[in-house]
This record gives sequence, C-alpha cells and structure tokens, in this order.
Amino acid sequence: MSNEKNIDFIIRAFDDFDNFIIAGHQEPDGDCLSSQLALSSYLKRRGKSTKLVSAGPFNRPEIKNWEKYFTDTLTESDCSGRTLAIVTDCSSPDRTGPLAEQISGLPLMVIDHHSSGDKFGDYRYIDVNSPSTTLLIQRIIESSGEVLTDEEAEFIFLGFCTDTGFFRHIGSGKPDVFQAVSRMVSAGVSPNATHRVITGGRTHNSRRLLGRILDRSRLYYDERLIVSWEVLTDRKELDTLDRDSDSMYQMFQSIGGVEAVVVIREERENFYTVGLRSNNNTDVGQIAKEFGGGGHQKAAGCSLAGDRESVIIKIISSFERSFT
Ligand SMILES: [Mn+2]
Repeated sequence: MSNEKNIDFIIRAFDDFDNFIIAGHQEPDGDCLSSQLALSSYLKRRGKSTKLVSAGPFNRPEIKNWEKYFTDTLTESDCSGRTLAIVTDCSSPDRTGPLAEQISGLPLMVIDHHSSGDKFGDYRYIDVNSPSTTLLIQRIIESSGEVLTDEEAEFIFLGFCTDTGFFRHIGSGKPDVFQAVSRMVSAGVSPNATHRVITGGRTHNSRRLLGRILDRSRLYYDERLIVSWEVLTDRKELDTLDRDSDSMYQMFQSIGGVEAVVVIREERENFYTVGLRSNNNTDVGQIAKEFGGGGHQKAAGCSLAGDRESVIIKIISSFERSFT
C-alpha cells in the first residue's frame, strides 16, 4: 500500500486505467458529491471515461439538481476492462451503502479527509488536516500541472464551504487553505453566489422542524452538553426531509457554555442516526467510532438501534470522561 500522502503515486495510478467508477458515501453532502464531480471532470480532460455513482438520497437543496449526473447501480460492463473504482469522502467501505458490494471486485482508490475509519483500498490519498475532500481533488489536479476549470472550481468551492460551514470551522495557521481558495476565485468562483446556493432555498416547514428540535433540547453535565432529537412524525406532519443540519448545529453551538451537541434522528422505529458536534477538545469522532460510526474531531455521526431514551442515555454516558 502507498504512503497515504504520496500524491504523485495517485496521479501516476490514473495512467494505468481507462475507466473510472467514482463513488461516495450514502446520504451524500456537498463535499462528497463535488469531489466526485470535479474529479470526473478532470479525468475526462485526461481522456478517461467516468461513471458517477451515489446511493443518494439527494435531499439537501444545494445538491438536489445534481441527481441527474449520478446513477445508483452499476452494470457488469461498467466494471469490465481497465477499471478503477474511486471512493471519495468516505471513511469505511460500508459508507458507500449498496455500492460497496458492486465495486468489491475492482482495484480501489480512496481519497478522504476523515480522522477515523478502516484502512481500505489499494491506493489511498488521505489528509486529515484538509478541511474538505474537494481541496484534495484540487491538489491532485494542480499537482498534475493543470489549472482548475471554472466548473471544477465551483464544485470544489461548494464542497469546501459545505464542510467548513463557510469558513467558520477553520482555525488559525492555515494560509495554504486561503491560497487554494484564491485560485478558485481566480477561476471564477463567486463566494456570494455559493453562499446563496448553500443557505437559500429552504422551505418554511424546514424552519418549523428546526423549531421543534430546538424546543426539545435538554442540557447535561452542568449545561456543557446539549441533546435533542427528531422523530418520524415531525417529518410526516411537516412534510419535509430537510432539517438544515448546519443551521441547527450553529444555533446549538452558539449557546454560551455549551461544549458539545448531540442530535438524534429517528430513521425508522427503534433505529436512530446520531449527529455529534464539539466546540472544544472533545473528540466526537472517537465517540462516534465507539458506536461503529466515524467522522472528524469536531463533527461526527453514528447510528444506534433501541428506543429513544436508551439511545440518549448511551450517548450521554459516552461523554462522561470528557465532562467529569
Ligand atoms: Mn467531507
């Protein structure tokens, strides 16, 4: 297996294949899909053929229009010949959902920035210090001697803004990140237009759903941890699948004294996905990992079976060593 930071090894590997199946995680976000789209554009410029796959769903408003570029199933002919599967923004193979099985026989490249997960894949390009996977795609394109097309820059910037909360999550000492953004702007990106794409277009009911989740929240550990939840009937009554997670976490994380946030979401009866955010040094990626999930130090997720209160109790207990 290659050194995970060896970009030349990755770029050279592209020469060994003609066809590329580019996959990402299920419930894709802007970073995942933009990485796939920008990489596909670049490989096509190199004369390669690409197939974009995603298990979906494309619920978030900023990615809704992209569903047409992706397929959720592969045929046998897609996987024949000199074909490389590439998985972006994905910390473990099962995060791709049903696609994992379909690409399992192919040589595999992983391009990712998550801190936890399995070491899978034959070619790995991993940088946990990168704020987004799209920045890794930019690095690959530029290291091969190319400049970003305007379309690639737009995808890369959107993915970057998705994962950084429009620059909010970037700490000090990362001038290279801003230099990379400067090159995106040189290629034609408009931060204002991207901000509207990411934050606009919400429905009234998505805001009412946010209201319910904010209203239910409870505080633990001397008000340092805040916990709330969303139930199936919320989505049914309000007829919305979009809860605008970024705004939701922003509201919770702006409460004075709150150091971590947990929001659990009922996916089906007795099955919950759990979103975790940290304002301090608590590594929520590690907590998520304990429950079979993954993510970053400051943002992570996992899923748990059981009734709501027991899921809440399990998650709260896992913060004990951070807060006592
Ligand atoms: Mn990402």
